[in-house]
Amino acid sequence: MSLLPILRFPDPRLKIPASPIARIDEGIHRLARDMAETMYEAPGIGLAATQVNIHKRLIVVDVSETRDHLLVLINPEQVESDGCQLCEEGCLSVPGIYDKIERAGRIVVHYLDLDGRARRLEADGMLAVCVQHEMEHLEGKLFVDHLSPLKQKRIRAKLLKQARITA
Ligand code: K2U
Ligand code: ZN
Repeated sequence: MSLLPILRFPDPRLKIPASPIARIDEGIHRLARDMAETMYEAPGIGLAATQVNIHKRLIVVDVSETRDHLLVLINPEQVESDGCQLCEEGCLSVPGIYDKIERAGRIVVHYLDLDGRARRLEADGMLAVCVQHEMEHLEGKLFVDHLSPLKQKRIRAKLLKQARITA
């Protein structure tokens, strides 16, 4: 297994829409393993393939306290949503930035697991927030895109300055 480099805002590759996975082969299994290892090490509660510059519809999520309830969702499609919730979010691609984002309170997602089986996930609370956050990555969208243009301008300036300092 290996740790994968995570793209950082405002890298334009984070805006590339991901393509559906046609065949769940050993390469996809390896990618899921490496993404999970990268997520746990960050540490994070989710990671989308887009963030590691692989533009395929694959996300990994683990919101458990014990860090041992890994979910791998291939070609996820949200089929139901209701309610709303406001939650402070962060992102491994936007380090050091946190803000409150409004999202659906409950969602139902259809996806394929690593064995190619069709699965149905019903989620609420933090799991619903995280899955919506990761699925937006697959559309080339970041949580900061929900913020005001002024906030986005300030975040861009801050992270570009950080990148120059650490370069
Ligand atoms: O996409 C990512 O970078 C993963 C985020 C997932 C996340 C989704 C929704 C709300 C918060 C985070 C990372 O896990 S960011 C690190 C983190 C971990 C726990 C709580 C908040 C932020
Ligand atoms: Zn993110």
